[in-house]
Amino acid sequence: MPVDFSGTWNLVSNDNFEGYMVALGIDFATRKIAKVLKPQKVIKQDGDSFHIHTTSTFRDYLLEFKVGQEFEEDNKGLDNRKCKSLVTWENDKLVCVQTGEKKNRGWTHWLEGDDLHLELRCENQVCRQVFKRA
Ligand code: ECB
Repeated sequence: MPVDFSGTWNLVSNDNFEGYMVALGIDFATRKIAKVLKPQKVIKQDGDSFHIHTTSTFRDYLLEFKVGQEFEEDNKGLDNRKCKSLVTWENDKLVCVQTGEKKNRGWTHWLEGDDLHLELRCENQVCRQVFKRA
C-alpha cells in the first residue's frame, strides 16, 4: 500500500519558521502575525494527485498537483514569488523542489507514527513543522 497523507491535520510544533520567513523576505509585521498561527492542513490524496489546503485565521494557501508533473506555483499570500515546482516520491517521502529566484527552495512531507511532518527549506534555512490528526 502506498502512503496516504489524506486527512485533517493541526500544527503542533513549528521550529525556525521565523528563519524560513526571513529567508523568503517576509516583512516584520507579517512575520509577527504569522509566527503565532496554528495552521491546519486538509490533504486529499488520490494516488499521485494531491490537494493540500493550508488554512489559518490570517491567510489560506491551496496547492494542487500531480506527482511527477512540473507546475507553475504562485505562492499567493505567502511571498508571492512565482516558481516552477516539481513534486516526486523519494520512497515514502513527498519531496517538492521549487525552482525560482530563491536558492534551495522546497519542502518534504512524511508520516512518522501518527504525525505528519513537513520540512520547509529556503536558502540556508530549514523550518520543521509537525501536525497531528484533528
Ligand atoms: C497559509 C498559512 C500560513 C500563512 C502565513 C502568512 C504569511 C507568511 C508568509 C510566508 C511564509 C511562507 C510560508 C508559510 C508556511 C506555510 C504555508 C504553506 C507551506 C507550503 O507550501 O506547504 C506545502 C506543503 O504542505 C503545500 O503548499
